[in-house]
Amino acid sequence: MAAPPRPRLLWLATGGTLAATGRGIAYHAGALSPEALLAAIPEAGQYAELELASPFAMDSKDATPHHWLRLHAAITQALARPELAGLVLSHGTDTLEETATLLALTLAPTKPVVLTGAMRPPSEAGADGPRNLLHAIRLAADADTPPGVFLVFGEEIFPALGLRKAHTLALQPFAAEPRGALGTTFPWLLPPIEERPSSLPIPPSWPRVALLAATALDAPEALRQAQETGAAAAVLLLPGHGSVPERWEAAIADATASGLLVVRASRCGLGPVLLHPVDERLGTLPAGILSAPAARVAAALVAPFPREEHEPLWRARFLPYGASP
Ligand code: DAS
Repeated sequence: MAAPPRPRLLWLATGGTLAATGRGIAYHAGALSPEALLAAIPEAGQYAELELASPFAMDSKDATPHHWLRLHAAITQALARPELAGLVLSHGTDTLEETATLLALTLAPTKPVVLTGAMRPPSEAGADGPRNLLHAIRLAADADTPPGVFLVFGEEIFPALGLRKAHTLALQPFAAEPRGALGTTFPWLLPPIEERPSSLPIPPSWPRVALLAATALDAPEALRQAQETGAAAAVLLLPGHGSVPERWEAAIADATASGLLVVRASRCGLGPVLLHPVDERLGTLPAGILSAPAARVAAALVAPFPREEHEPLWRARFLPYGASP
């Protein structure tokens, strides 16, 4: 009897440690071809028939909006192809949360789009890339996986929104707000998830979003300077739970009154930034589930909209915590 047809997937390979040559921490990201990587996981053929494409191969630390746009276009085209059941996107871990945020907010996918990567080059003992890639292929091919943007990494399945790389070296460097991983790959477990597709337009020109630290050594004038040099939004990297130093308050209130979108994010690696009375007073938006880099992507996407439109959207998507404390 002929074997049943396997779902067809497109794997967009963009490099990262998953495709690195070399050993230790001084490896060369993105040097191996997807064909060579696939040869290391023959089991992948059980789950899917794979089509390979590599729009670029790089270390994701070098990513710019130009790369995001190329990926967005490639994925949009692939989603329109009825013969494809889903997509896998391999990506360096360093800036994966920005790409994941962009895709989650702009694609409204009709199929699973599964990101993955690695923390160890393939030539290292205990390399995690082959396993992560195999799990991403399986998740994208699984008929029970809902449409949406996901990350599979270190035997866990994460949502794209709320994702952050929270460790520089650990084999599981990712965490997600508000509730951590959605599921696991051992055992294979993905409980039903509520999908909230979002199809924000990609701005015709990428607005400038400043990322400003507010440590003891930083001065609030940075906010005015950002505005004077054309920023449409600013993400503040604040202490603790996005706590605003008193000496910054007047500058923030002036900036928001003159139309700058100002987001309170935290310099802590983990944890949410919730709505706080200071937001009412200063006109800021809390980062909610978003890390500072992810909040910067979100701010760039919503900044072109008037505040009465972007504020409800921001609250609905990034503050899934119910009433403010
Ligand atoms: N520098 C990294 C990158 O490409 C390595 C990684 O993939 O983790 O993001």
